[in-house]
Amino acid sequence: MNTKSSDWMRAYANIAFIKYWGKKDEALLLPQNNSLSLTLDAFYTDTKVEFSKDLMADELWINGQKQEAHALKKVQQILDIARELGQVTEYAKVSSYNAVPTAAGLASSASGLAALTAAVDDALGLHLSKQELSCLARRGSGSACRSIFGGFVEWQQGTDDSDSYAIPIDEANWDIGMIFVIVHDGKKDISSTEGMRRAVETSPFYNAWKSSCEKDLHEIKKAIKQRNLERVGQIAEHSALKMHSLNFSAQPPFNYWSPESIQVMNCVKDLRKAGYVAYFTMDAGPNVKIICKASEMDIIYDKLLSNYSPDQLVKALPGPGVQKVNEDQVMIIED
Ligand code: 2P0
Repeated sequence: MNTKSSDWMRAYANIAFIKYWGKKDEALLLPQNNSLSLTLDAFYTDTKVEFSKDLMADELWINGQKQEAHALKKVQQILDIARELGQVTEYAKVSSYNAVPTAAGLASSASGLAALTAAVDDALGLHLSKQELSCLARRGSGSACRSIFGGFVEWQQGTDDSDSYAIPIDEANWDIGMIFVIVHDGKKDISSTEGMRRAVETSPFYNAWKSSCEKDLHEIKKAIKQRNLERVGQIAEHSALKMHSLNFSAQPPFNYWSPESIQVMNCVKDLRKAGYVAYFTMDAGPNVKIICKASEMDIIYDKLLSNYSPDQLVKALPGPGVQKVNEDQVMIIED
């Protein structure tokens, strides 16, 4: 047989509460600090892969559109390792659909590369453990190693290729939710990879950041165990602000904030004053995510509607780890 095909694999995006912001090994994607995230149900990628002797090059199709060769870099990092593990030489066709609300600008390399990792494992019959899947996903994009698992997940930085992987911490099946506030959907000027590099190399606060991550991680794990969302939110908000301070203090300085991001942060402070549990976090872009109670998500959403339109707001609950889905569950979205 000329073709080795996988089933459809689905992985969900994750948002970090303790941020990953810097690598100690750029080739192996080993991070400078442990990070901790929540996998969410609102955004996911479905991916299928076919290795075939009939292909003349690797191909990546996203939402029905064939991607340019330069967009394949992260995908090929995973395909090349998988080919070596499976002792095959065939090129691969990767087909992916991103379930991301229109114009959200939140297409995540984490869900995409975690789904791809599970798909190549299936196509080549590698039978990797979850831990090995997490290591392989990491080689595509650091944060992808966390999307192998559902709920709260810790990425343990490790010291080499085989011991830098994520582990599940808590199923998050308690009163926690997140609202995404989409203020901008454009492509960022500075990639995460470049932003991290500049922060590590030039921010005078980088060492302080690393030691504060260790404390934050310890504290947030304690708060998760106690199901103390207020404390979880405080630590997450502070971690995000510290990460962004590295960028403000880098040379040359840069940031991912827009005036609209600050407006959302002010809304979050108003929500707190009104007695709601609400904390913000931000990643390498201007959109803001609000950590809140699942039981208060609808009322907070309604309040946000006075400042934002429904297509700027997305509600999310904790999501599961990577899994197989039937073809009829795959949402075929053609760009
Ligand atoms: C995180 N971010 O912990 C941090 C916080 C963005 C801000 O991980 O270079 O796509 O491929 O490892 O994983 C986004 O960066 O970067 C990210 P690479 P990645 O979620």
